[in-house]
Amino acid sequence: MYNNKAVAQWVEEMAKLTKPDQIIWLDGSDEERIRLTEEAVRTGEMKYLDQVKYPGCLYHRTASNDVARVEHLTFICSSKKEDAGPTNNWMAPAEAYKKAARIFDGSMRGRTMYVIPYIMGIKGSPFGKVGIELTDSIYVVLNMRIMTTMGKAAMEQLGDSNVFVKGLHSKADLNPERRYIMHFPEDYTIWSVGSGYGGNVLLGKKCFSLRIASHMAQEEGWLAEHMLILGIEDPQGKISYIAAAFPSACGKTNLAMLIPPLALKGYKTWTVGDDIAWMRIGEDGRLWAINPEAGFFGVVPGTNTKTNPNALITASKNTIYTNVLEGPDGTIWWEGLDQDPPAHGIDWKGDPWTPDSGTNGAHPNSRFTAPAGQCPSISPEWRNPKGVPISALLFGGRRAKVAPLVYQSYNWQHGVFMGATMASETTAAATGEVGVVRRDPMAMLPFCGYHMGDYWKHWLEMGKKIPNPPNIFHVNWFRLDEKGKFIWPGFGDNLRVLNWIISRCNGKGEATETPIGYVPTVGALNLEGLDLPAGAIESLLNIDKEVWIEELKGQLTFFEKFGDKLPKEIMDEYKAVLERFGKA
Ligand code: O2Y
Ligand code: MN
Repeated sequence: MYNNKAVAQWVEEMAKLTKPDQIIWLDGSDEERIRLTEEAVRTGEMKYLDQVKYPGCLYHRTASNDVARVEHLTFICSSKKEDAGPTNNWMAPAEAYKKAARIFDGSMRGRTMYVIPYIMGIKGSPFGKVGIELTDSIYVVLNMRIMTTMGKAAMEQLGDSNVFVKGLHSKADLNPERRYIMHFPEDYTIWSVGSGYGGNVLLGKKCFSLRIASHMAQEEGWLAEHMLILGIEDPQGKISYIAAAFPSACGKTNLAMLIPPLALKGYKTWTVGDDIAWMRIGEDGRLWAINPEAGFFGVVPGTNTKTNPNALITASKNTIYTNVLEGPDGTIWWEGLDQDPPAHGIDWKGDPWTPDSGTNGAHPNSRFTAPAGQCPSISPEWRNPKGVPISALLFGGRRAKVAPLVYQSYNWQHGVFMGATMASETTAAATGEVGVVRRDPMAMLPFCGYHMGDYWKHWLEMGKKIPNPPNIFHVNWFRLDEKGKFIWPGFGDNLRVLNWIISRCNGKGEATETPIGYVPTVGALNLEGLDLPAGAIESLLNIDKEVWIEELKGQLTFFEKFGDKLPKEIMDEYKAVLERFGKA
């Protein structure tokens, strides 16, 4: 159907291995979407939701042992082990290809192989990159339609080039013992087998846009980051953009779709992306970012009219729901939506469920896949091929006592150190363990396609090349009081913190120099209309020396993993913090 020779040859080779009954090349048309949806519904792979309540929405349930990314089965298959680093699983490429090929061999017999050409980024943009995913899952096809620019447009973008990311996916027998997510950064290749869920199979997302793209970015001199992108418009109409990295369970999609509190009159917020940012140095010397995705693959539980009304509206039509509770007559429900669950339903495992079952109706990692263009706060710039200029980079985590609400780095190098020491404390909801510190530099630990030490070096090099770099900040919405309650209200009120950040970028905003960076003075944040108890802001901005000395010990233990790949500059910054605490 398409006449790119390199693509045709590779598809033929992969078909020889997987032996599908037929091959369908996708064009991305609406007619194709309707035909494939009808087929998926006919075979039971997907279901229509009530088309009056949820127009264009579908339901899908994955196998109950296949409901999340599988980090222990995810490999970086670089030729040299040291290029994967101590934080990735590594397998030699020849061994990995051989091992996976045994599972792929004949895995599409009796099935169709779908050829999905797709663009991560905007057609015609110098930021954009083409991938092709081969899959035996219509669910994957329909999700990739939402998450990427797919079909004819991607093949037009590729032209007769042979440079594209080669993704091969097969559900095979969905056996977790025969499940692998393998990345071959040097070959721009991804092989995923044995899973039908999310980040394991939508190969444009984590596999391409972070793991393979981070390797490309290191080679080509740009940044592929696990960051949301948000525009903040002030009452004078000036829009400043931030990009922010948070580990999971820190409310990234909520921040990306933030609604300003009533007290902050005249402010507007604009969503550019909720998960991934590709950033390059622009002709004007600033850092410019695009969101390479075309949709949101958002976590569902906890989403409600208070936490994220924009997400609810975004996912009200043309959306695929995965592993939520199926209520009667094509309805759905999830924990944290409201206090009104259906009297009976079918849970994420496919079992009958009632509110008295004592189990979750929706899986905690259940998802919506929704077109980004449907978001009420979507930025008019979100498809701008040039991207948006970034004024501030934010790192964050969930810390009960250590990090203040917000602080600013002294310079780029210190900011890279702040990103490298990012960490989050676990919640019962996420892991069952409470308060365990998980180090997750730049929120990239599971997503960096090469050695984390080289990745920090790349960040440091980038800092030298950006004539007008963004300022770097750390935020923590999750500080607890003595009774274990959140001190900061979060959600829309986070805009108060973002406004201080933007004023700092404009050379304003009051701050005090502290051992960890610039911290706002007590009066620097606009708290108008907020009813914080006495002393709350002081607690939010407090730096407890004892707690920090313990934190620094944890940072050192983490850094020791990286041996001589740890850039000297990071260690210099570490020593400088110790010195500022009087502990050199
Ligand atoms: O569990 C999965 O497969 C999805 S994980 C995910 C999905 C959307 C955005 N971010 C993430 C993540 O783990 O960071
Ligand atoms: Mn993510």
